[in-house]
Amino acid sequence: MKDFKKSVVYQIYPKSFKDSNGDGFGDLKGVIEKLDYLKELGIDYIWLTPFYISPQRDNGYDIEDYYNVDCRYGTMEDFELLVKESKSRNIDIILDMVFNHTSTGHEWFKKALAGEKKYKDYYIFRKGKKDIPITNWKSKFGGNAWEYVEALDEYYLHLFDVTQADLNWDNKELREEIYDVVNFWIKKGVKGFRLDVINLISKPSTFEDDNIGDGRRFYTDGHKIHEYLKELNENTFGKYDDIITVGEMSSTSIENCIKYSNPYEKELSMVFNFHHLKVDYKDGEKWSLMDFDFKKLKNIFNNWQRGMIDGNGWNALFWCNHDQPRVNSRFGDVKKFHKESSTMLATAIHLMNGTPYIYQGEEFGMTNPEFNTIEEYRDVESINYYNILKSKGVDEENIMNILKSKSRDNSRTPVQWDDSKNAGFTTGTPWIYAPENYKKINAKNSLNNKESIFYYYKKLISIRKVENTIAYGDFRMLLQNHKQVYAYERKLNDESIIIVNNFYDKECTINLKEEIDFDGKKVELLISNYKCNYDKFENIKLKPYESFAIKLK
Ligand code: TEU
Repeated sequence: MKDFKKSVVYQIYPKSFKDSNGDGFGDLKGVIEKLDYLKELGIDYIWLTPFYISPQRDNGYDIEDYYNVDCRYGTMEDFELLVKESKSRNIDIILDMVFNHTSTGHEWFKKALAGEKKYKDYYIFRKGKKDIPITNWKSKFGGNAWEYVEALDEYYLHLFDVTQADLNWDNKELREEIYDVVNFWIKKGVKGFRLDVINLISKPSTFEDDNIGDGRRFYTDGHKIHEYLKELNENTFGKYDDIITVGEMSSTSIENCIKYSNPYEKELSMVFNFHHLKVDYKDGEKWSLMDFDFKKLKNIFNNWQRGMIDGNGWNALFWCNHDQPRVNSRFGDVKKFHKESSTMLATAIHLMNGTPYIYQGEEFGMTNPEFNTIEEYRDVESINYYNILKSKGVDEENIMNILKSKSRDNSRTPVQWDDSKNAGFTTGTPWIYAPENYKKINAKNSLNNKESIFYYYKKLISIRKVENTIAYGDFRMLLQNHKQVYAYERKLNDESIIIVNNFYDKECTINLKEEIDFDGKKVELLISNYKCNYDKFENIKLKPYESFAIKLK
């Protein structure tokens, strides 16, 4: 059986991964084509984002039918083949389950709109007056979170897009429908679930205006969330000891995350939180521009590492996913130090306590595309915010700069397989364009060069498998006040591993001797992104984005 503490998960956004039939849209057969590539990388699990039947308003996070494969992605036979072919390479499949909401095209919602009482109670409908929404809560994609339905003279709640109606978890029948969905996919042989915004499912019993925020404090980590997760666990994946789960936790707290992921609570295996990815939000606002706050980043990592270890919880470690801009474009320098900054960021995240996640293309350094016109964007959130910023009078150039740095489409461009047309993603017209840099930055080039980012990731993955200290060791932040360096020690019994990362394009000096006792210890270099001896521990000069890990015994 796999140990998730020693495992690495690879995230696939199938729409942008590999198109096998030339329709411009990635598909499951495309994923099968690339399994040998993933085996070479050494990952243990693939997390597949939603491929169920969906109008694709939010690229599959708006589900119309949980039990079938959308024809754009392929067929159920393709899915079954994918499970089988992955298994034969010792890779397991994690499915993405969206249970906070369904598409308004789901038959439950259609029946609700037709006035069927049973299905109306699957969602959150409230009587209200036209033009006076039930509360002032904001949808995460912009605008008010309540939508008025003329025919019923009622509103329904949608925390995301207007076509994503929130489900009512207080309804037992609805919860049972959800257990059926999970059990259906377990029978297909999947070995894990990623639960979309799962900490938002428990809504308050009465709805009131939020006079100090956007409403999230009323439904985030809601009052029945732990009860619902325990029940879900007991009725589905909790019956198997080889299924892992990861909850996507929006605006959450360490205290709740410990509960979600402490094995004694019988809820989930691990959690994603996003606090470390808000360090470049000016006053907490995503749609603004700001350099990242390094001090804050260090503090967040330190607090979460310590908090989760002390509380016996378990973190998912990640920089990138399909909602986040590429991390090398964000916290690195892809123009001057593409390889150095991409590998430094990889080291910094992978060797902490938790299970690392790699997002497609990250393993060979894909970057943000730098789209110049709104026509190149596809994401519903980006387009909504483009309009919102326009209506606030922000000028076009400014808006485009904000989107270039913040849009979710930054990570959704086609995987750059080689230097052929459309980056080898499709023989047709891609649904979203690849940036020009695919001619240089692509998987083929990376595979052909043993010194590439790809092989660096491969090595990081193998270190976690070999070094118990990385998988199970304690965490201590080093050089706490250093303005450029994020360094930490992992420790297990008498062994310690020191990880050092220069987050800037300038050289700097560090002194490890002040914090680590090197006397009489054997030093072994595990990985580094510059050629260096690392044989002295005082006044170490670090080059731009230099990063290394050494083992002391
Ligand atoms: O995302 C949840 C979520 O709130 C964000 O990551 C969101 O995209 C960001 O905060 C906006 O600034 C999940 C999925 O990962 C995302 O793709 C879906 O759109 C969303 O849920 C709704 O299902």
